[in-house]
Amino acid sequence: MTGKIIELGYMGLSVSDGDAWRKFAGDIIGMQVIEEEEEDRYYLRMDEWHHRIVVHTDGDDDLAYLGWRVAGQPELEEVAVLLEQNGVEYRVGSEEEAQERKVLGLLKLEDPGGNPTEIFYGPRVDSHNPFHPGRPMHGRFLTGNQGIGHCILRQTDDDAAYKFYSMLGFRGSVEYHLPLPNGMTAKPIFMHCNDRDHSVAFGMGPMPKRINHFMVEYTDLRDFGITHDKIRQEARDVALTLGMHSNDRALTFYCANPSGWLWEPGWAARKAIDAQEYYVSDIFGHDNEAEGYGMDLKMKCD
Ligand code: MBD
Ligand code: FE
Repeated sequence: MTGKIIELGYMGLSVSDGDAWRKFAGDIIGMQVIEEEEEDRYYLRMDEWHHRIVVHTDGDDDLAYLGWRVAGQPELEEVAVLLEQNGVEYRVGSEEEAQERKVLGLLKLEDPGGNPTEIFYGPRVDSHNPFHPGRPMHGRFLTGNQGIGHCILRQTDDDAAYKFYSMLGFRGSVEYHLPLPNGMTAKPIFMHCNDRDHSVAFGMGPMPKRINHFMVEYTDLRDFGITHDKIRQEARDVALTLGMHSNDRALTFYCANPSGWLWEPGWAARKAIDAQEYYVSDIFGHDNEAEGYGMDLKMKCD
């Protein structure tokens, strides 16, 4: 039985340089930027949803919140019961809070790492307004029943985080054993709630921000390649070069976004597998380049 959460539906980002983010997310990544005459925020579209990302221009340069979707009101109530049974504090979002997120209903809570977490149902889908990418694209962003992508979050207690996301129905566990410079072994945990190989991961050690990176996937290799060209032309920091992960088999690279954390454009990930495996190396590439983004571990064995 899979859980109640069906996708990573939306994300809120707090940024200090709204214009730099417009250029990054729109011109380089290809998201549609929409403004709604609100001074403190604008929106990024990736498909027919009203938005997938809210950019709050209040200056924290970190993740503001994650929005996990359930199918409907009964499922939201079931999740509320589950949270109560497991002693997790939450509150039911008010009508205004639901309107602010453009959803029909939501719960607000924190994950064990203190990451603001929202569980919602009923997103506003603007099917009357076709998705229009911020730059010409051959294909689309891969969303649908796989959600918007995946993120690596800060946790202080990986076991507690594993229990929390398992309680919500996510599956997964340690998927890599990677040697660290200090002689220890990193054992990051990857968890999925739908066909996307992982929607959330953690266990990369202490992090300065709530989020290390967000992965966004293109359906067409050409769009991935164009993004890579643009990042290289602008000489933006690349923390991990082009390469392929062993778990999701996606072709990806990691570049710095205007808030100083990482964006992982990707292409052609395989679907989540049911039975657990672990790896000691990526397949090729993903060499360390720019340092200081929390990805200085060796992803590939020699
Ligand atoms: C990923 O998406 C990732 O970010 C890491 C570090 C390892 C495997 C897949
Ligand atoms: Fe990733």
